[in-house]
Amino acid sequence: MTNQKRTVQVAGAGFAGLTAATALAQRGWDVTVHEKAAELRALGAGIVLWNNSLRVLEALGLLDELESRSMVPPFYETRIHNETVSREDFGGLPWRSMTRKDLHDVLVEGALSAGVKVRVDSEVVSANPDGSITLADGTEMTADLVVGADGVRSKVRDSIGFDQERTTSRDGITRLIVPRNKDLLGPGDWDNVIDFWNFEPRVLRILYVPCNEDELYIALMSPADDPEGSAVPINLDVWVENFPHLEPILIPAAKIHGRYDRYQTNVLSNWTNGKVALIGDAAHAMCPALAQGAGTAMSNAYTVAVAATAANLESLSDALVEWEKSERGITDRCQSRSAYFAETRSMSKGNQFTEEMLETAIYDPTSSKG
Ligand code: FAD
Ligand code: 5PR
Repeated sequence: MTNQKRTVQVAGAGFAGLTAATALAQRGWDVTVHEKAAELRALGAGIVLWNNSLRVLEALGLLDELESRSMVPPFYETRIHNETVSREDFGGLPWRSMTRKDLHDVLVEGALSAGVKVRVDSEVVSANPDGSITLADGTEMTADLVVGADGVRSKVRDSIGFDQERTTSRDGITRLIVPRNKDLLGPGDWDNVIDFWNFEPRVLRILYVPCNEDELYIALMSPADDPEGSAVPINLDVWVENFPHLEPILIPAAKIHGRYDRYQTNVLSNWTNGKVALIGDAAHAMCPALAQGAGTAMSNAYTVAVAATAANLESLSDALVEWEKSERGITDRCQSRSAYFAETRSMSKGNQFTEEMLETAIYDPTSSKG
C-alpha cells in the first residue's frame, strides 16, 4: 500500500466528530466518519456558542459562514415570575445563538470541503485500543487513530469499558424551534436571551433563545416528577397558565411532538485508551446550565486533532494521554459547575456568569498548543 497519509476512523457525525474530522483532514489525515443514522442531521433545537467554540470555527475557516446563520443577542436576561433580576452582556466576550441545524450544516459543509469521507448508515459497534473498529455489518477497519465521538450512549466507550460515574438530574427539558412571532409578543426586548423562572405555584422554566430573524429556540424545563410539566407534546393549558405573556410562542410549541430529556452527567476515569480517544458527550456529557456541551465537545475535538498531528505515530498513545492531561481540567470544572446549577436551580438568581463560571467560555483552545 502506497498511501502515506495517516488514517483515522471517527465514530459519530455530531458536533464533536465533525470538528475533529475537519481539523484532522486539514492537517493531512485520511479521515473517515461513520454516522449510524441514515442521513446527516442535527438532533435537538437551538444552541449557544461562546468564545471557545467560535475560535475553533474560526481556525477551521468556518466562522464567516456561521456568523451569517446566527445572531448575537444583546443581553442574557434572567427573570423570576416575569420580574427582571439581571441583564448580562459578558463584557464583550463573543457569544452567538443559532439553530442546531445551522451549526450542523456549517460543520458538514466544512468537513466535505476538507475531504472528509462520511459514511451514513454506518454504526460502529465496538472499538479496540489497538486502533480498530467493527461496524454493525461486521466489517473491521483499522487506523492509526480512532476517535469515539458517538454521543452519550457511546459504543466505542462501552465496548472498551472505561470506568465511569453516571448521574441523571431531577429536572429535564423539552427543546423546540418555533416561529419568533415578535409582533404577537408585543413590545419588549425580544432579541435578548431570556431565562424565565417560575417557582410558584410550581417549578417551571422557559429559556427563550432567538436564533435568527425567523426562528426561536425554547427550552421548557420541568421536574421529571411533574407529569403535566414534562408531558410531550407540551400541556398548553399548564404552560400558558404559568407564562401567559408567552402564549403566542406556546401555541405553535404545543403542535410539535418534541421530546423530554433529563440531563445526564458522565465522568470517566480516562478519555483515552491506546489509539482510541473519546470526545464530546461520549467522554463528558454534562448538564446544559452553562451551555457548554457542544462548546467543550468542539474544543476537545480540535485539540485532540492538533495533539495527534504533532505526535510520532509510535508514541501516539502517550500523546493522547498528554492531551487529556492538558485539556481535561477545564472540562471537568465546567461539568461540575453545570451539575451544581442544575441541582440547585440557582441560575434563577441572575448574575451567575461570573468570570469563574465563564472560564470555559473564555478559553481559546486554538492558542493553547502549536
Ligand atoms: P452528539 O451530538 O450526540 O453526536 C453523536 C453522533 O454520533 C450522532 O450523530 C449519532 O447519531 C452518532 N452515533 C451515535 N452512536 C453511534 C455509533 N455507534 N456509530 C456511529 N455513529 C453513532 N445543548 C445545547 O446547548 N442546546 C441544545 O438545544 C441541546 N439539545 C440537545 C438535544 C438532545 C436530544 C441531546 C442528546 C443533547 C442536547 N444538547 C444541547 C447537548 C449538546 O448538544 C451536546 O453536548 C453535544 O451535541 C455533544 O456533541 P457530540 O458530537 O459529542 O454528540
Ligand atoms: N443554556 C442553553 C440550553 O439549551 C439550556 C440551558 C442553558 C443554551 C437547556 O438546554 O440551563 O438548561 C439550561
